[in-house]
Amino acid sequence: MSILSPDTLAELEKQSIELPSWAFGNSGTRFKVFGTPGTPRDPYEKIADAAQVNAYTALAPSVALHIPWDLVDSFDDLRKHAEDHGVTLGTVNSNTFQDDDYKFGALTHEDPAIRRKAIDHHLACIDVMDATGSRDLKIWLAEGSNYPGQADLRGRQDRLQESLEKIYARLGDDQRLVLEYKFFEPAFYHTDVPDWGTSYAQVSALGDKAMVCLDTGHHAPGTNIEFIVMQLLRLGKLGSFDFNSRFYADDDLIVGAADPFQLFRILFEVIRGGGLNNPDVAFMLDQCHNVEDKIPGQIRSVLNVQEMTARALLVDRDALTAAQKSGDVLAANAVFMDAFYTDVRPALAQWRESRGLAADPMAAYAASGYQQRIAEERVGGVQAGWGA
Ligand code: LRH
Ligand code: MN
Ligand code: MN
Repeated sequence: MSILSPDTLAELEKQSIELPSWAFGNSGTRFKVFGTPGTPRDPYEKIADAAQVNAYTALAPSVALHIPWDLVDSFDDLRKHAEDHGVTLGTVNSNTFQDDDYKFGALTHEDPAIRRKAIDHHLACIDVMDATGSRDLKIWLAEGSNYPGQADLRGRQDRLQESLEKIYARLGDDQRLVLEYKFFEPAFYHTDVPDWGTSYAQVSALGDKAMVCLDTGHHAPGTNIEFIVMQLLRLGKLGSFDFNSRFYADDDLIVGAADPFQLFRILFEVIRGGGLNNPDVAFMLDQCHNVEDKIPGQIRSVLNVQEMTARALLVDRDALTAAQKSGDVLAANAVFMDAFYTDVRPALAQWRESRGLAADPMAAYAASGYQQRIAEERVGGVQAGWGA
C-alpha cells in the first residue's frame, strides 16, 4: 500500500510546472558566465531540451518564452516545433531591462516617447501570444531609482498605471497580464513594483484579466511568503508563480534547494487556498543553472516541487483543524511536521513506474546519452544566454 492515496495521486497526476526557456541557455553572475558544451544556440534547441524534462517527469508540458531573447522569424513555426516535441509554448515574458533607452524607466519614464516604445514592446509581445496560443503576458519591470530625491515616486506610479492600461486594453478575451514584483535590484533605493501590495493595487485597477505574479526569490530575507500566497489566493489575484530558491538575494537557484520547508509551507497554502491544479494559477520555474548541467537542473527542480506538493497533500487537515480549534498548539504543529518529515520519494518512484515513467528520472536522463549527444552535435554558432 502506497502512503499516497488515490486522491493524492490524482492531484499529482494533474500537476504541471512551466519551464523557462532561459534556464537552458548560459547564465552566470556579473563576474563570469561559464559556457557549457551542448548549450542551445536558438529557441528551437531550448525547446528540444525542455521537452527532455517533460519526457522524464511528465511534469513540464509547457515552456515560457522571453522576448526578445526568444525572437524567431515565425512563431507559428516555433509553435509547431514545440508540438512536435510534445510541449506547448506558455507565458510570454516582456523585457524592458536591456535597452539604453530604459536607463531611467520604461513604463514609468518621464518621456512619453520612451513610454510609448515600452508599451509597443508589450503590444508586440501580445502579437507573439496570438501566434503561440499563449495565455499570459508576464511583466517584470527593472524600474526604480538609486538615490532619494532622484525620482518622483508618485508620478511614476501614476504613469505606470496609464501605461499598463494601454497594454491591458490590447489583451484578447482569453489572455491575461501578470505583474511581477521584486523588492530591489537593479534599482536599490526604490523600485516601482516592489511588493505584492503595489502589484495588487496596479492590477486591481486594471480589471479581471490582470493578476499578480509571485517570484519566490523576490522578497526580503525572513518574509513570510506563504502568508502572501494565502492572501493573494483569498483575494483571487494570484496569477502565477516564479519558483526558485535563494540564500541571499535573487539567487535563482533550484527551487527547494535552499529551504525545502519553505517550499512545503508555500504549497500547503496553495492547496489550502484551492490553488493547486487551478487553471487561474500558473506554476513556473524562473531559474538559471550557472555551474550545473541545465536539463538535469530542471528535472531536479520539477521533482522538488512534486515531492513537496506530495508532502503538503499528506497533511491531515481534519486533525490539523481539530488541534487548531482546540488551541492545541503543539498537536497542530506536530500534524504539520509529520507530513513535512514523510519521505515520499519511494512512493513517487513506484507511482512513476506504474505510469510507464522511469522510477528515477535523474538517472534515466543521465543514462540516455542525450547530454553527450548535444555536446557533440551543437558545435559552431553562438550559445544562447542572457541577452543573446
Ligand atoms: C527578474 C526576473 C523576471 C525576469 C527574469 C529573467 O529578476 O525574476 O521574472 O523576467 O528574472
Ligand atoms: Mn521572475
Ligand atoms: Mn528574479
